[in-house]
Amino acid sequence: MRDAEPKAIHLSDYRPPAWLVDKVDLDFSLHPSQTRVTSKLSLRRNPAGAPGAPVVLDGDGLTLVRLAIDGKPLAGPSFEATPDRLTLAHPPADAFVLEIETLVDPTANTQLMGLYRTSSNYCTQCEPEGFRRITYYPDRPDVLSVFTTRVEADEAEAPVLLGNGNLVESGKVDGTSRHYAVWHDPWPKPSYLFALVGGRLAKISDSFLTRSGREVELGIYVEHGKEARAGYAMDALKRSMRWDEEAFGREYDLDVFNIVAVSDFNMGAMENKGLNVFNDKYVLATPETATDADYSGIEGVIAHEYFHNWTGNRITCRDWFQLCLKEGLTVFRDQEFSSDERSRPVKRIADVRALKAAQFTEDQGPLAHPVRPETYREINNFYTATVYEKGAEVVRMLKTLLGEAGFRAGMDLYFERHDGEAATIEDFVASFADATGRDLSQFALWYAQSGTPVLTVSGAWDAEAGTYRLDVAQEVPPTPGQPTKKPMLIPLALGLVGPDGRDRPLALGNTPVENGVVEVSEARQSFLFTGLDARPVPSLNRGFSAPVNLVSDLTEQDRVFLAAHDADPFNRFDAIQRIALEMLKTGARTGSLPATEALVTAARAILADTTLDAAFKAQALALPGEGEVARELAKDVDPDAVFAARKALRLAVGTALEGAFATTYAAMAATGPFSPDAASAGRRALRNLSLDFLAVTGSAEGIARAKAQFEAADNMTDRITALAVLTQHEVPEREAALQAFYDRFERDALVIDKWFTLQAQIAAPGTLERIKDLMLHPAFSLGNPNRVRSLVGAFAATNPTQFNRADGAGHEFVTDVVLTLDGKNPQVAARLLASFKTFRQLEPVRRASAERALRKVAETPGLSPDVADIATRALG
Ligand code: 0A1
Ligand code: ZN
Repeated sequence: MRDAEPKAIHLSDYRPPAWLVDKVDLDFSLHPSQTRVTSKLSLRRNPAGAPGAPVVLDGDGLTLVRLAIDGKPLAGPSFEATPDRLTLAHPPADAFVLEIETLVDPTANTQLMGLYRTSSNYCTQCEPEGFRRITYYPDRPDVLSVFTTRVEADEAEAPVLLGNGNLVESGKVDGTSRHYAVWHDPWPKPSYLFALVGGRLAKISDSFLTRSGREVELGIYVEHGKEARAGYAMDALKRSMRWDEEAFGREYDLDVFNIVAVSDFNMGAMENKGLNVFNDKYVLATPETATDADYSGIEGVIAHEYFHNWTGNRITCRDWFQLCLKEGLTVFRDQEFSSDERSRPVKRIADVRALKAAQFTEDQGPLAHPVRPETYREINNFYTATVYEKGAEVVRMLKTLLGEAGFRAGMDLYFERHDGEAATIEDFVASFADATGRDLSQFALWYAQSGTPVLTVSGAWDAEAGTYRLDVAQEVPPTPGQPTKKPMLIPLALGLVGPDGRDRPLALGNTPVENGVVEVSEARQSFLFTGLDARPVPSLNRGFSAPVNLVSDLTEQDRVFLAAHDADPFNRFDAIQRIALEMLKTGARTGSLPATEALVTAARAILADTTLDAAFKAQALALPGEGEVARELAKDVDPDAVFAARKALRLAVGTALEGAFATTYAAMAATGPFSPDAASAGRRALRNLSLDFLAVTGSAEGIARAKAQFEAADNMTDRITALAVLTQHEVPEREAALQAFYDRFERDALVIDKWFTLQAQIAAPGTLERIKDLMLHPAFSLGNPNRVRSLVGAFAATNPTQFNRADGAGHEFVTDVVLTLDGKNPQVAARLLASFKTFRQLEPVRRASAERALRKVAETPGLSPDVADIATRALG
């Protein structure tokens, strides 16, 4: 266990490392409970470090066996070793080889950080600070070293032995049942990118020829029997490799690229150099077991980890405050890849939906922090939507401001200047400023100021002058540690839509507006658009050009108009969503829905529009979620009222458009064999949306249709959506279908996760008891992060009425699980606890119950730093 009350670490305290590691030779002798790790560090005093500094190496729960310097054993007072630190107060020279032997127990490692076991295989997770659980090391990202790794194991237990880089040697260990492999990674890297895998694994192989002619051997390793499920991931990998060459000029740099799928993993996947380790959820897919969302998740995560090879690995982070340097940029890159592979507008809509659900919510609550935080107690708690998703938005805005060519020039300069280095956000921003000559100092506030800016916009039409004036005010709300803010540089893409539905040319005075983007840089600003023949309707923040909350004076009628005519597909989507959202807010506040004709009219027009693709229609017609309504209400939220309003609106739309949905349901039926491509997925999405609206009344016909689809489905998307429809209704078909689903997939853990999630999401008072029972189900395990997330995590994050039950039982249950889990896996426990981040927006009774539950956690002795940090900040 680490220090229970870790100190705050501040960006301003950064100092260069006192010692560097020129190379490191590692030797692992794998054993289930006593793995021997020998590490030879070629240490050299850093001329830029503090003069005369001792050697201080990080550890975390380590058992030291032996130490030697330049081959000579070291004893007694010349060093000090605790489980968490190794200190040589008087290093013998300015350069020497330190040999360290430690013993680690991978089977006892339930935190899944460092070396651990999963399905009896060995694997590692070192980002951010897991390497120190393997051996003593300067475990910080600005110490880059060349790693050579020898892995030895019993051949029957671990026939496959993998490491970073290229395989240089392998063989049997004479006279024993053991064998070994030696891997060498020529690219200097920080310890967090180290990885090793050993076990009984099956391999699917392929190859890729880079544009300069390097033949790369590709391997995906999975549990035996699952080989046939890795084909889509392999295809996504090859497409990613090609795309990075074409879109960013980045080529792969080793002879081997391996991916290993494991079933116990704290996060999605990890970009270890040449040896990515994946949560198997993001590798394995067949039409029968994976939904369209799973397929696109796999494509996105495979791309993300691959793209890290340049943004993260070749150029890494100087310190963990710079996490967004690799994460925000790499999310931007994977989003762009998926946009090019699929439908760009639909991808943008899905990304913005996810951004608002996760990041806007985070920004609005007690866990808000800047894209680049300036202080932390537990870095594991900063792998957040803000660092990742808002980080990507900041890169996207940079591209909007600089244009395609300017952005590419900045990226090229960044790669040229910093390849092989550990860089900072300042380095990144300077590359764009220098490549384009633009002053980006105000723009850089996006990295430093937390909170979602509110942009308030109103328009004034002057018929005589033919001008339209937009008055814009911006304000960034106060957030923890940041009571006041400066105005930001906000790229606002917009259009002025004439009465005929066409965009008018944009000109400020006599100057045409380039790319339709104006730059908002002051607290208050006006833009006078000239040369207009009629009063326009403004289409604001097109493509969601800036991650802001927009408050405008558009009327419901303007929105119906935009939903039907806006040339920007994102804003057509946004217009109809905004119409629905306003109705839902009123419904939740007052207990009765306002007139719903405007939404019905807009929805009918969208359904009937033959120029729109199915995926877009499905997104536009999916009503805003309960979470989004709650976030918009912002205070005194009663989740039951939100649920009731949403149900009433679903009923209103479903009833009014029953005929259109029935036609759509029939028209969107599959015409051929299953394919996971975007167009086919879009048809399924629209068909399943129709299924849901058609069953909203709970009519016998609607339920029968869902049941029939559930039984006849030839793919998981159709089957699980039908099951989801059935579970929302208290009908006998529900339990029968749940049982049938379980019987069909009981041996498939990833599918059983979906079964857990659907039950955790039932918005009815029996759900909590159901979940408690399911925790005793043989398929459930607190030790497996996917199981915990699919049942308890899904409950806390996506079942607002039951999690926030007025009697407090939901809050109490989740915090009890957090406390039990904390002893096993603090990272997963802390993430689960973070679902309380919105508790202050609840009405007083529920707010008090959440606060009580959080206090109980905060006051529990012996908490992990991870959970203690979330509890303290959430209450803060
Ligand atoms: N760098 C990974 C995220 C990651 C972070 C921590 C982990 O350990 C628990 C694992 C993965 C990514 O962005 O994909
Ligand atoms: Zn990443």
